[in-house]
Amino acid sequence: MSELRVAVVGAGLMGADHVIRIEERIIGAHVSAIVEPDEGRAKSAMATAPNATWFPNVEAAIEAKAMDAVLIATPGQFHEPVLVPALAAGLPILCEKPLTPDAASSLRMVEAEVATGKQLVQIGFMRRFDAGYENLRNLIAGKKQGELLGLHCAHRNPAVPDTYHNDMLIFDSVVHEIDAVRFLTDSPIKSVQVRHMKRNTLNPEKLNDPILVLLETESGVLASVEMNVSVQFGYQVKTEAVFEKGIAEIGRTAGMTTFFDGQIATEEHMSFKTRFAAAYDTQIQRWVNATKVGKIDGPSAWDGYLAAAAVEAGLTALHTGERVATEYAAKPAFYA
Ligand code: ISE
Repeated sequence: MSELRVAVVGAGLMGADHVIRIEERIIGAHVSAIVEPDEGRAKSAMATAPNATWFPNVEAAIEAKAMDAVLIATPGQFHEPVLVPALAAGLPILCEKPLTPDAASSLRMVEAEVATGKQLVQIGFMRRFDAGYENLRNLIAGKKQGELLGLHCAHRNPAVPDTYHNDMLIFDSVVHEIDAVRFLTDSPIKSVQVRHMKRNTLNPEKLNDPILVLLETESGVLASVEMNVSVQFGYQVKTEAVFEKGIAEIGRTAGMTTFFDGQIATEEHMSFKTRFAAAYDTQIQRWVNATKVGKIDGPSAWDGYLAAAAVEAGLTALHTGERVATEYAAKPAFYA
């Protein structure tokens, strides 16, 4: 196959960014279809993808045989209605995180993939493609600094849209740490606990933020996560790893430092689109390359399910204040 024809489903913030990425930076692929019910959003994305056809829903694009592969970039609650027909059509899929917002629907997606007899779904946990996370994972696995004892993670957004609500703190935001902690430690999340910090009164009433989340892995590592979606000053994702013989830190931004007016200042990112731009590029390029040879090259639907199961424990923890143990279904041999 020469050029992979990709249908991007959802032309919102992330979808529009992926359209530009595929058109401008990814080698061996182009956007052949934009699936988006909102005409305004579709048109502005089409302006950056001149060879794409607009479809209001994925069924119409499948019917027209408009693509070889699908990139799903709608919010998580809209993934299942796209995954089901795309899987039935046997199409390779890169599905933005979360696979779905809850464990039962994620397990349904795993079963739907198993039924096709082929691994078609890769999940967009882009942090796995970030150089810092990759280096830290290698450092932990190599044990040069001794055993990993714990992690301190900070996940800070300057602000979030009006549609953002409390449960999204877990299923839309902390889900990244849930996957990243498992990726770094190579061990599943065993329990989740959530406490509220003092509420930021700049938030709308419905949002009780920031929170402190404690993730415990089966291997005994404790990871503290400050999830803060209204930090105002910038977008910051950092992790500090505590080893037997020292500390490692990733995610400190190396933006320009200025020395003006008696102050030293370093530029910080304002969005995940720039903070993780290189990771997104690597993720999509590797997905395109793998898709062409009938494979995936990154987190699978099973990884998406494991994250969703831990999210479910996290939601119960958020609602009750209890420490909640995760429960996982048995792993299908298909993912061995
Ligand atoms: C958003 O959906 C993302 O995936 C971002 O990476 C995360 O920082 C943000 O909190 C989420 O809402």
